Amino acid sequence: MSSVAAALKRAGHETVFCDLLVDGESIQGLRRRLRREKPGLVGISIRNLDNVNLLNEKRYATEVGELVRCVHEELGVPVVLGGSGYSLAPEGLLRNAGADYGIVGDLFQILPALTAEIRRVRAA
Ligand code: B12
Repeated sequence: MSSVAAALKRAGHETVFCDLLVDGESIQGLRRRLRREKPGLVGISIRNLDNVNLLNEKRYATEVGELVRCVHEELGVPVVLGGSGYSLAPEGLLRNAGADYGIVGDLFQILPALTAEIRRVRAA
């Protein structure tokens, strides 16, 4: 998340973090942050697809979809998925989560161009 924020700052954007581990993995916490900060674009970093435990498997795709829905309901702004987990299975995650965009692999070149394009489309 820090490297994503640094790339955005270099491209002239303001960024705020919402770390769901720190905030107790609460979707209500995210909702409060969205209402307070009103971002124009939300990125979700997905590190793992699952808990890598065959005896008690838990996949995170459903939770990602809940986060995307929460952003769309609250603000209706575009949601971008990324991260090492996302890059392992991008097409299925993008479709199932209902996100607007996804970036596979390294972000440094692509995200500033994407945010500039979204800004241009929203202003038109
Ligand atoms: C380094 C690493 C570790 C290190 C982490 C050290 C640390 N202090 O962070 C160690 C060795 C501890 C580790 C442990 C584990 N790891 Co590991 N790890 C990696 C590895 C090789 C690189 C991750 C990384 O930090 N990359 C550097 C950062 C800068 O890159 P990044 O996070 O991907 O972010 C870039 C992009 O993804 C993008 N991006 C990121 N977020 C976002 C968000 C948006 C919106 C956008 C647009 C872009 C974007 O921008 C960034 C810059 O380009 C990945 C594989 C990989 N190649 O990604 C596996 C990986 C994440 N690990 C994996 C696993 C399974 C584990 C373990 C569970 C292994 C185990 N059985 O114990 C543990 C779990 C640890 C934990 N607490 O979760 C799997 C997850 C697979 C899955 N099924 O979900 C991966 C994907 C490897 C694999 N192919 O299997 N790991």
